[in-house]
Amino acid sequence: MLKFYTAPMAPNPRAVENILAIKGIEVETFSVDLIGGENRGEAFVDVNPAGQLPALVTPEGQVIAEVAAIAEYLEELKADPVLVGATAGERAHSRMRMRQMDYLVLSPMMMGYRHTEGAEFFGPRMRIDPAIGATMKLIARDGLTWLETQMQGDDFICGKQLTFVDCAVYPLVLFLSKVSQPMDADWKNMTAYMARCASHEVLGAKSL
Ligand SMILES: N[C@@H](CCC(=O)N[C@@H](CS)C(=O)NCC(=O)O)C(=O)O
Repeated sequence: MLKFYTAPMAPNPRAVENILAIKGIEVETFSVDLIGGENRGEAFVDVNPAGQLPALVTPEGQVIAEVAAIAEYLEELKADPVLVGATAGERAHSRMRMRQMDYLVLSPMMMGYRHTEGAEFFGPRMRIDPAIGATMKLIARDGLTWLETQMQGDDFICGKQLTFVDCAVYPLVLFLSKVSQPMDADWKNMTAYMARCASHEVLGAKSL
């Protein structure tokens, strides 16, 4: 059976929980104390040398970290329901969007948080530079403003269908908008998108 390392109330692990629930894949779950730093301790770093969650361990013992890589692996294990794409074109589109989300929105938003409001928590875990935080927030804002234009007429980030990109983006943006960078009320498409995800039976099932 797959082993799934996760933490309650953490947005990246939640992305994988969303995918597992939608696909109906059973895993053996291990809860790691992220607040207490267990993920940075020797025992967990032996599992995932990156010291972060989520991590999936295959029955063959291979460790897969990174939400996007885990999503692709799970899609190959169980294609139905499709979350990456049913055709080469759809798969290319969702992978393109995930990559854009990572570097235009999620990474700058996360850095914006970690170098400001989150500095005390992340200080012992990674290099912190207070000057970076404010700039990262501006870059994240630019990314979200761009995403707002891309969402015009669409229900989800890749179009009319929910994909793994939504499973990943929604919990991150929800969490970071609560603790650090509130959504702009003028972003009508994004506001509607967040409400749509909140009312989704899986994505909106648990709070963050
Ligand atoms: N790019 C990684 C991000 C993983 C990540 O940042 N995980 C957070 C939890 S939401 C974490 O482990 N934070 C605690 C830490 O870095 O010590 C992914 O896609 O999995």
